[in-house]
Amino acid sequence: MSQSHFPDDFVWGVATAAYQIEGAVDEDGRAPSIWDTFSHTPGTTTNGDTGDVACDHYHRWQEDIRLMRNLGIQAYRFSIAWPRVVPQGTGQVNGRGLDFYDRLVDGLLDANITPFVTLYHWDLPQALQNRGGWADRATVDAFVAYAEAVVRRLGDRVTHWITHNEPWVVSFVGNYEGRHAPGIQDLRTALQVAHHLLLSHGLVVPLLRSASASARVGITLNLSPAHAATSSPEDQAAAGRLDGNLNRWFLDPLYGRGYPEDMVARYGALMPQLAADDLARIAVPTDFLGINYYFPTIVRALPSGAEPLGFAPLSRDELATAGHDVTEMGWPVVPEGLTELLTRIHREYAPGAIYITENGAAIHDRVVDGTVHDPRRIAYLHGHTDAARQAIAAGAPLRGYFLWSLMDNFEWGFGYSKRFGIVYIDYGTQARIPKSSAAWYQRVIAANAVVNAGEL
Ligand code: JSK
Repeated sequence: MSQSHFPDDFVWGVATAAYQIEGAVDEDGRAPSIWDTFSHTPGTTTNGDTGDVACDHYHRWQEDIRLMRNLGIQAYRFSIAWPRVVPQGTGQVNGRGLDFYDRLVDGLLDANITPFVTLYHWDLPQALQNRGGWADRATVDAFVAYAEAVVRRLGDRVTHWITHNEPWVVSFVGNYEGRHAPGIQDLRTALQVAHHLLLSHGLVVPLLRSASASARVGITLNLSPAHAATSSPEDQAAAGRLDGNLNRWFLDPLYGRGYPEDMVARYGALMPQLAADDLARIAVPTDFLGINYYFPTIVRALPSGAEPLGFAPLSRDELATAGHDVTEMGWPVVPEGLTELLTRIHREYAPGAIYITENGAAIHDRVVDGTVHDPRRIAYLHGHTDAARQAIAAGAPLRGYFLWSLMDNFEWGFGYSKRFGIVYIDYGTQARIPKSSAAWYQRVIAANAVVNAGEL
C-alpha cells in the first residue's frame, strides 16, 4: 500500500434509504409508515415535502443500477421498507414487497455490485406506532419476525446486513426533539425506544446468522467527536455529556459494558425498563461496526437545570465566526474529526471491522448548461477519504467507505431542500445528472486512492 492508496480489498460504495428515494408509497401492497403520516402532517417538513414520489427509484431502479455500474461503484447500501414486506407490522408477509428487493439484489449482483442491506432505516409501519411503536416491547418481536421474512427471501444472495441505522436519531430526534417521525417530545420515551432498538439488534444478529451461513452482520451508529467550545470546566463537562448521550450510550452496551454510569445517574428515574437478559443480548458479537460520520459536535454548557442534558451545539454563525467552513446543513467541515473518531473507536472498543456507512455533504447545487459543478462537495469528500486513509495507516480496521448519497433525495425534515447526492435529481422530470463529484469519485475508485480534485 503506497502512501495515498487504500488496501486492495477496500470497498467503495454509495448509500441510500428506502423512504428517501423509492416513492410508490401505495403500490404493490405497501401500507403507510410513520414517515408517511409525519410528512403529511402540516408543519413537519420544509415546503410540506413528502416521500410520495421522491426519486421514483421504485420504478427507475434499473437506471440507477446502470448509473452505479458506470461509476464503478463496488457496493450499494440500501434499506428495505418494512411496510412493503409486513404492511401491518405483524402478521401477513407481502410477497410483492419482497419481489422488489429480490429483483434489485439480482440486478446489483449482475452489475457486480455487492448489496449491503439495512433492515431498519426509520420507516416503521404506522400500524405498529398506533400500538406504541418502538416504546412498546412488542415491536422488538415484530422486528424479529420481519427480519426473518427478509433473510428467508434474500439470505441466499445478500452477505452484508445492517440491523439499524442511527438508533440515536431514531430515538432522540424522533422521540425527544420531535423533529422526526413519530414527532414525540419525551425523554423517557426516547430512552425506552433506544433500549428496544438495541435489544432488537441483539435478537436479529443470531437470527440472520442461523438463516444465512455467509451473513456478516453489524449495526450503524451516527457518531460524532464531542468537542468543547472553550476550555472552561463547564464546557468540558458538557462535551462529556454529549459524548455520553450520543456515542457511549450506544457503543458501551453493544460492546458489553452496559449503559454508561455517568449518564445512568443523569437520566435517573427516566431510565428505560430492562429485563434480566437484555444487556447480554445487546452485547452479542458482531462482524463489523458501521459508522456514519458527518461532523464533530462543538458544544457549550447550558445553565444547570435548563435542560436535562445541559449542552447546546454551536450555531451556524458561531461556527463560521470560529473559522469553520459550514455546509447547507449548518455542519462544520472537519475531516480530522473522522480520523480522531476512527482511531478512538479502534482503541476503546476494538471492533473486528469498521465500515464508514455514510459520509457526505449537503451543498446548494445548481444546474448550469446541463451540468452540475460541485467543488465544495469534492473538497469535503477529498478531505474525508484522506482522513479515512490516515486512520487505516494508524491501524483502524476500516474495510470500506459508503458515500451519502448516490443521488439527491428526501432529507427527512428538510425535504428536498438539502442535496447530498453525487447525482443530481431534477424532481420535475426525474432526470439524473451526475455531478462533477461523481466523476471525481469514479476516479478515486478506479485508482483505489484519493485523487486530486484539481485535475477535474
Ligand atoms: C443524514 C444528526 C441518515 C440518512 C441521511 C448526524 C446527524 C444526521 C445525519 C446528528 C448527529 C450526526 C448528533 C449531535 C447535535 C448537533 C442522514 N443520515 N443525517 N441527518 N442527521 N446537531 N446539529 N444539527 O439522510 O438517512 O450528531 O448533533
